[in-house]
Amino acid sequence: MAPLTVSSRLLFFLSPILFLISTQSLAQPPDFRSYSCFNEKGNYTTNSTYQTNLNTLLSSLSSPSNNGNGYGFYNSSYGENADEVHAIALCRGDVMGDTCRGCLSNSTQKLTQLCPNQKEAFGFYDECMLRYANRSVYGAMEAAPAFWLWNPQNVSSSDVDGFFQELRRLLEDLSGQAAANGSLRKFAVGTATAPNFQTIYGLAQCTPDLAEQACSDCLVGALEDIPKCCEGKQGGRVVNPSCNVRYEISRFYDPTTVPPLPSSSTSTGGSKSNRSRTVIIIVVPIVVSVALIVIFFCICLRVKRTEKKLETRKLLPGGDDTDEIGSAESLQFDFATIRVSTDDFSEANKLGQGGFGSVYRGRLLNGKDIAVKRLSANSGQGDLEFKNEVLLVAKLQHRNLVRLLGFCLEGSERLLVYEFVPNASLDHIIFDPTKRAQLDWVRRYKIIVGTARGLLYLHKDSRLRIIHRDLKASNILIDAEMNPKISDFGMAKLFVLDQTQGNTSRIVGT
Ligand SMILES: *[C@@H]1O[C@H](CO)[C@@H](O)[C@H](O)[C@H]1NC(C)=O
Ligand SMILES: *[C@@H]1O[C@H](CO)[C@@H](O)[C@H](O)[C@H]1NC(C)=O
Ligand SMILES: *[C@@H]1O[C@H](CO)[C@@H](O)[C@H](O)[C@H]1NC(C)=O
Ligand SMILES: *[C@@H]1O[C@H](CO)[C@@H](O)[C@H](O)[C@H]1NC(C)=O
Ligand SMILES: *[C@@H]1O[C@H](CO)[C@@H](O)[C@H](O)[C@H]1NC(C)=O
Ligand SMILES: *[C@@H]1O[C@H](CO)[C@@H](O)[C@H](O)[C@H]1NC(C)=O
Ligand SMILES: CC(=O)N[C@H]1CO[C@H](CO)[C@@H](O)[C@@H]1O
Repeated sequence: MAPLTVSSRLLFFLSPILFLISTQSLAQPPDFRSYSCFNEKGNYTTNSTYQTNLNTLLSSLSSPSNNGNGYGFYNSSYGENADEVHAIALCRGDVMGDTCRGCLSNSTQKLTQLCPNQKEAFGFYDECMLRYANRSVYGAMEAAPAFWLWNPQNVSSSDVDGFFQELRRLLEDLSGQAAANGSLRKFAVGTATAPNFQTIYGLAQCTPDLAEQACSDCLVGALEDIPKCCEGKQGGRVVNPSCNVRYEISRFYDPTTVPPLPSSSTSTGGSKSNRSRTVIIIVVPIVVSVALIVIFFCICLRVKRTEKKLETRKLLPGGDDTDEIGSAESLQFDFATIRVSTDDFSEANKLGQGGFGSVYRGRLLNGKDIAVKRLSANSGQGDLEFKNEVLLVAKLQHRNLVRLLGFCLEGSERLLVYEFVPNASLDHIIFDPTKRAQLDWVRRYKIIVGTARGLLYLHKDSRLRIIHRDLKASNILIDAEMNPKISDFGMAKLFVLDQTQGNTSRIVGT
């Protein structure tokens, strides 16, 4: 079973080097999806103490008596000083018991075979992944190397944008759930319905040793890769040592999570790729391995074609601005849909009245709760500012920011559709004598830190540099877990990267 064909191209992007390498040229075992040997991290000699320790550790990892944390996560170390070996193994959250152990056992064999004498290695199957090293890897978020895999079939719908819009929402939801879920599992699966009524199945998982924030950061990074790896494809995933996300249009996991699941491997991603090809992109930071030389000759044949493709890609959007407006257009909601979801903007669904108009609660057909800001015609916010808010907010994803799901423009109606945040805004809590009592110092501290994190993200960590300019208690929404989320970037001023001073021409603020 080697359904994978050769297709090698070399792409040079900003700094990382992307290899598109056929799985055949790597001579992988049939079901080992991919691996990395970290040549530069050092070698051990045959029959050394390190090797003995490694073998002992790996056989204990997959031994029937080892149950890990009970949720398919294994963490152990063996040996002393320079010969200490550390390993982490993780099964997909729905894979348990013997299937999980079998997968780990296969991984331990394959990885030592494929990376002979390498001190550090990482590899994964559909159902599990394994990682070992001579340094402690427990609790460290490591998002590199990242592996991109996709189903070569295109989305079979005229509304590809709609498909990916739904997909993005689904994977963001799942990432939030996976990061927040207790300490043991860090796993979430779910479905969404694409505009052509196709079901999209999604998955997000972190190694459970990660703290919530680290897991969230890792998944946000992986999500950002999805449009790059899997544009237009009906299945894809991004896998790195600390987390992974995946989507398919056929079910690839067992939703009941009941062990064991003998049939899961047949339905796993293979249904389409068995027939055809799976191509794997490996992002290698600055690894120039021996393989490069071998591959390079094959690449030469194809480089020309690749360059042409890159050029057309660059030319297509016509320039940064049109590209951004294009992506805003893809967030557009149908006015009728929103009107139905808010029960024709009924008084009962009204959440409040802000400077720019009223906010309503709504529920989409798929059961998702939303908050709709209906801008009053005389709000003073022009078309430009409206688009500005859409473009800015849609690009920003952080757990301490209210997420903009989309917008709606119809006639004089202008609506912004946000995720629904259950506990209303901070001023409702602070200035209400009874609710204020809920705000003990632990919660206050959490709100302060969360707000600061959101601001830090806006100021420094996001791709854009944003100054809120109207931050006040009524702009800080509180979710069910009392996490703060900053809202209302209408006043935000966009800074070009590396620009530290902006000429803010209007005086605004609180
Ligand atoms: C791991 O091995 C490499 C190469 O032998 C060595 O440079 C590094 O210090 C080792 N790391 C630890 C934590 O022992
Ligand atoms: C480890 O061995 C591999 C080949 O087995 C070699 O390519 C690599 O350079 C070696 N790494 C170090 C740090 O010696
Ligand atoms: C490693 O040990 C085995 C068995 O003890 C022996 O057969 C083999 O020759 C040794 N290999 C090296 C490289 O020392
Ligand atoms: C995981 O391994 C590390 C390193 O050995 C150890 O410090 C930590 O306590 C372990 N954690 C769990 C949950 O087993
Ligand atoms: C482990 O590998 C064997 C053959 O090498 C295969 O039959 C078996 O299905 C694999 N198990 C898992 C869980 O991948
Ligand atoms: C998918 O779409 C791209 C461009 O739209 C096209 O080049 C490619 O051949 C399509 N692939 C399949 C398998 O249909
Ligand atoms: C996939 C999974 O286990 N998700 C759970 C995360 O935790 C929330 C609440 O604790 C559950 O509702 C989800 O089912």
